[in-house]
Amino acid sequence: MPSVHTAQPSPFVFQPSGTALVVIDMQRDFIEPGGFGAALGNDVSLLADIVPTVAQLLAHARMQGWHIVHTRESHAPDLSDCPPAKRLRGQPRSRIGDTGPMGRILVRGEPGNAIVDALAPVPGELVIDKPGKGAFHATRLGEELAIRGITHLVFAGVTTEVCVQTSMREANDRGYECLLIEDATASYFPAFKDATIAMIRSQGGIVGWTATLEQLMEAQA
Ligand code: C5J
Repeated sequence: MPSVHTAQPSPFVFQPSGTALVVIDMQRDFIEPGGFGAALGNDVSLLADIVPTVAQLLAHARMQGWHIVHTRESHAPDLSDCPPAKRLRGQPRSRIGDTGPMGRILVRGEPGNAIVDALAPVPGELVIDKPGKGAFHATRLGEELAIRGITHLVFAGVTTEVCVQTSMREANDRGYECLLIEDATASYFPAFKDATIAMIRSQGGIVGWTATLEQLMEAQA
């Protein structure tokens, strides 16, 4: 079986047929000016910087025949799946459901909710709309992975310490072996990204493993 032998904190061994790449929330609302990320006062260019690396990772996963999952943080147009606590938290310039330059913020079907063009899903790839930070909460992801016999998940996307880490922890608790690709994830706060990577691989891999894209690709060579 392939092994990412330089992964931290130890080699990550996986069976390609039981592996899925999970790309978290690479959507315009977080990555482009005028979306939810910018409304919260963040510098979205930090997230845009990883798009080419995520594109390379996606191409690699497609070539290897892995299953591919894309997630979008999104809500129903009537916001029935958005708890008031989530909508009212903080002091953003625009709240979830408000109209911005890319349509209604974090609402399903709006232009801003789409995955950025460079990483667009292709037919046959699973797209999961999630109302929470975690990809398993209030979604069919667990059932879809079980149907496909998936045991190993490779994570990428944004933001490292929010939706990526929450999803990886949910997956870890459900028994999946999880690997985070360090240069295919980003945060508006670089120190939070670094801390998340350190947390994941601490204590012998308490949440899973981490490796760079290059280290992953070496494993396949
Ligand atoms: C956030 C996410 N940061 N996708 N969402 O609100 O991490």
